[in-house]
Amino acid sequence: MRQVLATFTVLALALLGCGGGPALTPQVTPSSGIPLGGNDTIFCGVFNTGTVIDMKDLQFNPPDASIAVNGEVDWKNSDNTTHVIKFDSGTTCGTVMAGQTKKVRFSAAGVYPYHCTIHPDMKGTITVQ
Ligand SMILES: [Cu+2]
Repeated sequence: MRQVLATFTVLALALLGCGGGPALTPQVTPSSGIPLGGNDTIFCGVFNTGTVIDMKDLQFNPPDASIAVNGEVDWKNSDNTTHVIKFDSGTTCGTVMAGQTKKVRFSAAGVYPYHCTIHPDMKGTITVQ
């Protein structure tokens, strides 16, 4: 697990290091996805278009969404401030800068409540079935 976190940190720093210019979209193939969490069921930074959840006016819209196993969610930040996608289980997909979209794939059924660590009132749940 420590190695996984270290790998994620390096990749996250690499992605953040590309700042400036238009919206940065992480492009990571599923085979090199970042397995996080106790059951390795959440992959941050996977490509392809999934269910869009808009982050606007300090809210997740829609706050609750259901997707299929191996489905993806694209968290789009339409605010002018940074948001964080962190699952209540402890797994984090890190920051989503203003104008960016973070793509996340869920490989196992379950209920995944999440929140923004910067704005405590921002909460949502992804149901994978
Ligand atoms: Cu936020």
